[in-house]
Amino acid sequence: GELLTGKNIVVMGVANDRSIAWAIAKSLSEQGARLAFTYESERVEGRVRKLAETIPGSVILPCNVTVDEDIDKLAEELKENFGVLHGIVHSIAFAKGEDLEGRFAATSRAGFALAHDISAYSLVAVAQRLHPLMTEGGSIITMTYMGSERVMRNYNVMGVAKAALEASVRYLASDLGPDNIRVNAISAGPIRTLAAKGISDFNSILRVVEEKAPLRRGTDAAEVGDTAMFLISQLSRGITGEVIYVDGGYHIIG
Ligand code: 0WD
Repeated sequence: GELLTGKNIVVMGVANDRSIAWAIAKSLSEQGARLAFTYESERVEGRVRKLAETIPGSVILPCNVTVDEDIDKLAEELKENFGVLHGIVHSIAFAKGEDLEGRFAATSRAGFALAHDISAYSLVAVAQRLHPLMTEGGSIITMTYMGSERVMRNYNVMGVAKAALEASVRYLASDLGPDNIRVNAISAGPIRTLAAKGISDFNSILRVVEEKAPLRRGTDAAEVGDTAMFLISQLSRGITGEVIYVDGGYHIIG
């Protein structure tokens, strides 16, 4: 199919070929989208470039989301390269390792602020600066996790940041809806990625999901990619401000 022919989409958060953002990029590209990839720093630039070059016509741009000037520059570059923007994929999160284990009660002020800055505020900062490019309407998606609503061992400050992220999705959806810009989140089941390496005891989390989820298996990045494609496409034109679970149904089980 070619559901996204003529659509320009920026994908933020590819770190390597296991990144959820990369699976999303592949699903978008299969439907004919033109993609721009952003990378956080020179540390990941080479890897992102190598991956992006396998999708012909892709643009590769730097953007550390903690730096306002980087996002301003991104807006300028996207305007130059694309003119009109139709979609934003935000697949970015970070917390210090020491804040992803032990007691949440031990979280430092700095650790709390950093996790919220990169994992929640960055969506607001990006939407704020890029939505003016969405002159034909648009769709913004972000990635979240069930630790936002339930206490999940070790997820700690990231669960609190994901709660802020999901609330931000609702407020952004309300603000941008009149411009026909939709904002949604995908709540994915655990997937083995670089970010997941930061979560202590990730293997046992995976085992529990495989045992208890209605589909009796873990979540595959490609199925998150296809849901993201749906949310970016016009097939989902009536959906905004929503959190859609792609977790094999795990979250319904008590
Ligand atoms: O089980 C999982 N893997 C789940 C992940 C389940 C449910 C949700 N998620 C979420 C994550 O919380 C995150 O929001 O999905 C999103 C993507 O995570 P991922 O694909 O699992 O992880 P990864 O491949 O590491 O991509 C996240 C990337 C960073 O990678 P590293 O590992 O290098 O920190 O976010 C990017 C970076 O590339 N990132 C930034 N980008 C721009 N500016 C920044 C920054 N300051 N910090 C991190």
